[in-house]
Amino acid sequence: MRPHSSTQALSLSSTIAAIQAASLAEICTVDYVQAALPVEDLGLAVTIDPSSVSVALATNQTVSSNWFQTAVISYCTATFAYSHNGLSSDTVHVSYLIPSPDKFANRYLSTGGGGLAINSGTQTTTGGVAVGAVAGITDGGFGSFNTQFDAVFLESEGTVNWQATYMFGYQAHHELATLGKQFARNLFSVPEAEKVYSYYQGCSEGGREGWSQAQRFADQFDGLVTGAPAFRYGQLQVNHLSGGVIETELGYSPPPCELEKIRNLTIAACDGLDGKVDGVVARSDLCKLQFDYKDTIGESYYCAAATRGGFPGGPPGGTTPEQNGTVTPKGVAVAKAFTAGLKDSKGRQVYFNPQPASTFTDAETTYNANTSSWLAPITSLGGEWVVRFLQLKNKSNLDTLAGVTVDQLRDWMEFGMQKYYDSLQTTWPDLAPLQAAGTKVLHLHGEADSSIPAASSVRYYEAVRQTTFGDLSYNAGTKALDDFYRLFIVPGAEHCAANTAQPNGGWPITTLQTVIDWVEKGVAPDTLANNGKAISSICRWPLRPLWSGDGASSKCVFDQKSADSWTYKLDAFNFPVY
Ligand SMILES: *[C@@H]1O[C@H](CO)[C@@H](O)[C@H](O)[C@H]1NC(C)=O
Ligand SMILES: *[C@@H]1O[C@H](CO)[C@@H](O)[C@H](O)[C@H]1NC(C)=O
Ligand SMILES: *[C@@H]1O[C@H](CO)[C@@H](O)[C@H](O)[C@H]1NC(C)=O
Ligand SMILES: *[C@@H]1O[C@H](CO)[C@@H](O)[C@H](O)[C@H]1NC(C)=O
Ligand SMILES: *[C@@H]1O[C@H](CO)[C@@H](O)[C@H](O)[C@H]1NC(C)=O
Ligand SMILES: [Ca+2]
Repeated sequence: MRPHSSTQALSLSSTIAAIQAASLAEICTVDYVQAALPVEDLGLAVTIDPSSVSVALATNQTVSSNWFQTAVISYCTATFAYSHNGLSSDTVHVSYLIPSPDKFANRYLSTGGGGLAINSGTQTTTGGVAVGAVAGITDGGFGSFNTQFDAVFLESEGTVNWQATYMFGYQAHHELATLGKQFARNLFSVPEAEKVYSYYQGCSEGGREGWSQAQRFADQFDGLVTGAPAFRYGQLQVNHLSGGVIETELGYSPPPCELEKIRNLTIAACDGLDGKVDGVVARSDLCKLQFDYKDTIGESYYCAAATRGGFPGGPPGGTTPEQNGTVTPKGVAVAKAFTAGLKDSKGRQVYFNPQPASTFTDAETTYNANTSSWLAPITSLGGEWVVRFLQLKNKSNLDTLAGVTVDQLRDWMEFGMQKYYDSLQTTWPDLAPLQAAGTKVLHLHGEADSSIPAASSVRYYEAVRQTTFGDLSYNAGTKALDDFYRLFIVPGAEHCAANTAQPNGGWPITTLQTVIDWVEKGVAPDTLANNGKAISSICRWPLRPLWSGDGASSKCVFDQKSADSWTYKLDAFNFPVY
């Protein structure tokens, strides 16, 4: 640990002086943690309850995930509660993993959640411990670390719990990080003059939570890893209903095997467009420009009967019968309309969907064994957003898509965007303050993400470039962004993970270390490392990968037509959608 110097005047010098631990076991006591609580004036209107402190020691745990390399770590979990001054019944729990004193590297890490959860338990905090960080999660004040936002969103039907909404939107993470940074300092008696680096890591909803801080609190973190952010919330959540509405309007609900076959044939047809046949479509943009789904008509498909697990917010699990048939013109029409993205009754673009060669997750039908028929899906991420968060009913999904047109989806998007513009939308496009603060952002997105379209991240990046550097040329604006904000599209990858349909694509798992090196050593990543796989380069936008003629190496190139294919003019809206 860092030697405590009596010349360093800390506001809590009398208690801090008592904190002189040599081992993790000595830190991992209620007394020690109570003495290190971040009770300084940090500009938060909160009161910490010292009696709420609990601790737990974990030794020699082997941990692994998509977000860091497998490691054996020891840590103390310290949990405590605080309340917001002036609110009568309000308790927020935060939990921080603390590395052992000999491993602490003057780092703090906040981590985020997924879906409607504001945290992911220890899935990413353990990766923080592995790099010598105190690493935290919050329960948002929702009751427990396992309670999701939707469980507390309504005070009663018709009445929004705005406190919970703002906590989920950004406030809980502001408090988690503000308290966590000071807590780390106190735990290890780091003098004021010495830097404690602060980081953020999260994907999906966790990616949105990271941006919720970067857009509002420029110096909250020194570096952030934001994966596949669930931002542009008003549009994104409604858009999860696009598959079901498109199928309803076209009057055809394809068996899942038919869409899976179209996906497989698309992968096969587009694989080589990146210069190498390796099972990975590293240029879904060229696929979009060159491949026509109609080439799949008449191809036969077969899927054995199966019982599948559900996808959170996606199609429910269940048993599907054996499916045997050929790709139909109607199936191709569904695939085409889905990939083109929603268009309203006047033909105007409402939103966009995953890249070609992605799995058609949001279009995946469910089986009704009573009628032996396939039903258009009502994904719960989309359906719950509409009934609970827009219509304020205590329900978890829409009952039916009857009468739900694309124009209706458009109107729901506008309503939700406006209602939650300052809490959940999370696309504030001016990052000049972030640049001035010297913060670095490593933003990544799987090219074949079937839940949140990769084009969503491209849209935000371009909105930031045009807003923050609107007076600069395209090249100069991109170069200016490059100093502090880099977006990487991961070829073949799914939602925050590798893709079983394009397994050679992999997933870059060392992003936290990469952003640490950027912040602490000034080593900015040109490409991302990918777990040792010989795969297409993971290029930073707007560059795209291309294999050399002999297939020996992959480089990053710029191609205007490809770049243009990623951006959409959302002309169904009369206002900017960043
Ligand atoms: C943890 O691993 C270290 C190094 O292998 C070992 O010395 C120590 O005894 C282990 N601790 C426990 C509690 O197993
Ligand atoms: C909503 O319904 C759930 C489940 O029936 C119930 O536990 C909860 O108290 C209800 N919430 C409100 C605000 O009515
Ligand atoms: C699609 O390809 C996967 C291998 O990636 C295979 O397991 C699956 O059976 C194929 N699906 C169809 C419908 O052919
Ligand atoms: C699919 O159906 C066709 C026509 O009924 C049949 O000839 C074929 O054997 C079936 N294939 C499988 C794998 O069941
Ligand atoms: C099928 O029928 C059973 C028995 O009538 C019913 O409980 C179930 O809800 C029905 N399932 C569907 C998907 O309609
Ligand atoms: Ca390829």
